Amino acid sequence: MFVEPRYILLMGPSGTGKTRFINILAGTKLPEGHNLEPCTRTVECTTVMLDGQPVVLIDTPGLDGDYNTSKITRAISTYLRTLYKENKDLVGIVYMHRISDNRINTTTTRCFDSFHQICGEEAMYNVAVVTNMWELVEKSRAEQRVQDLIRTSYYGKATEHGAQLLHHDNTSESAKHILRNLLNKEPVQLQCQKWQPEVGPTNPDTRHRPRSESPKHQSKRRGMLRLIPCISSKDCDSPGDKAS
Ligand SMILES: Nc1nc2c(ncn2[C@@H]2O[C@H](COP(=O)(O)OP(=O)(O)OP(=O)(O)O)[C@@H](O)[C@H]2O)c(=O)[nH]1
Ligand SMILES: [Mg+2]
Repeated sequence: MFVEPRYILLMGPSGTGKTRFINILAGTKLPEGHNLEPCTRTVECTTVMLDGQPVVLIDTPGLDGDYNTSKITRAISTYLRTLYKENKDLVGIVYMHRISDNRINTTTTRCFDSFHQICGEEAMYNVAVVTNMWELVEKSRAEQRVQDLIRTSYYGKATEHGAQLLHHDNTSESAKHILRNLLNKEPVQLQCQKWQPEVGPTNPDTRHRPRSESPKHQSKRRGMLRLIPCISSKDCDSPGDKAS
């Protein structure tokens, strides 16, 4: 029986471990950034199977990457609009945050602003703010930082609007736990996927519509656009799946 894939989007500043999260989950060897340079330069998809459910993980360039931030935001938004036009079910957004960061600086807040601009407030229920790199900080200090994060207007507002704050310990079990928390959500339409006159296509048949009017629920226009690259595929359910 064919099961529709569900899509999970990963975003965050460069070097926060978005690609690592996918590699751990999928057993892939996508390039991770081990030096000071941003690593992921384009939006890339990896498909995994989890509990019999195909899941497409969308990796994105860091929101503070080395070229124009608004260019990165636009590239991600364009990709997401294509996804919506293809009637793909985006059910979750993972926003990575290093708990080892000892400051919320302008880069952190700008990235969060870009993330918020892409998603919109209404999508926060489908968001998991994932803290990682716990092993790099003393536990009590890291726990205090979580409390401090919730008090910031950024993360605090996100959690007020339904975002979860989850802990990732760099293992496949914790990555799967995070995914399971998002996979049971209803598909969401992000702010950037909503119809916008200045960027909307001219053909009314392909205009962005609210989910309730989506052609998916009428004629299931499958296969019209096949622009989604899937660079790798891995069965998370297979025995012997281990974090590398
Ligand atoms: N110790 C530790 N290292 C991590 C963890 N997650 C990621 N890393 C490392 O952090 C570095 C950056 O990880 P990436 O996955 O490349 O980060 P990214 O967010 O994809 O970065 P860009 O592609 O530049 O946006 C790599 O060396 C990872 O191996 C973690 O939980 N703990
Ligand atoms: Mg990356």
